[in-house]
Amino acid sequence: PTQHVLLIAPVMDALQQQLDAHYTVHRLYQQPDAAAWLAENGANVGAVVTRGDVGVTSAVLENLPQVGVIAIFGVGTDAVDLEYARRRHIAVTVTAGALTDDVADLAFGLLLSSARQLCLGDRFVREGRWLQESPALATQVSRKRIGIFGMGNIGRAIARRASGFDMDIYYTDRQADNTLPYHWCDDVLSLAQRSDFFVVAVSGGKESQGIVNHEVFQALPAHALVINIARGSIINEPDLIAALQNGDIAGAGLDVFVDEPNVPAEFIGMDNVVLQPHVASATHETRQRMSHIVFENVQAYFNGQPLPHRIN
Ligand code: 8YV
Repeated sequence: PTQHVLLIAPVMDALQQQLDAHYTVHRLYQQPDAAAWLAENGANVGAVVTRGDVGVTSAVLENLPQVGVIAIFGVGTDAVDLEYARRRHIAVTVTAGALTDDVADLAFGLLLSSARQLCLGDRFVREGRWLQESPALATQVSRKRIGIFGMGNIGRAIARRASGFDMDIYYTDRQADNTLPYHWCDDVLSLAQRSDFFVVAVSGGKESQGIVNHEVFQALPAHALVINIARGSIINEPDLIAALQNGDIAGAGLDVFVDEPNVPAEFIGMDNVVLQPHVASATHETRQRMSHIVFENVQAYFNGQPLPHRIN
């Protein structure tokens, strides 16, 4: 295969430099007319590198007749047409395992920040209000009930952290895993009924799109907090905004949104929502690990070796 790499979206500088040092790298996101560039140059591309939150469409892949691998800088595959890639025998690789701990850590960071109102407390001190007022009481986390929607690697890592807080752990997913020491719930509604904290950790994609909706928010107790470190598409955002405005739930901690980086103005105006800019995997250590894995897969492809992190 030719040694041309197509970069769909910016990734860490170190990874870009490493790719530039070994291959001819084309940056689609820098092309004023991506469609024209693809039509003229797509035939040279052997490997595509993209991000989990950006993906690559079949419309792009159709212009890449000899592409053999899509290396995702992330674990989310919802923005890649996997069925099309399968039909074209295009390998898809992810950075599995590299970001599990960071994403689970941020889930707990959002849970604690929401429950214990850390952002409000920080602002309270900085604004000098402590000089005149007493801080408000918040919500206890330890020994409460956590409902984890999606018990994959990240969901399990979140559950392990919940154990450290002596929490009652409930979960739902496609199927129960009887080896887990946690309470199984048959579906997302029964999980919501048993959750003081409801954490969205399921994969994004058609199957989970908008599944956390008005019905789920009605099933949650009014004191519940909703945490999302998965994909914005899994939550029906207008329903979440209404649930927060109506007091159907007490608050939310969100790292992902439907139309990133555009965050609904309603969230921006709410004191009971903690907002983060899709940074769950964004630590020096994890991004270096992710970069190494992506390069390893691209290099294996061009060297005709088995791809260490192939998922299809
Ligand atoms: C992104 C993520 O890849 O793993 C995923 O799918 O959502 C993130 O880690 C991140 O946006 C990388 O830039």
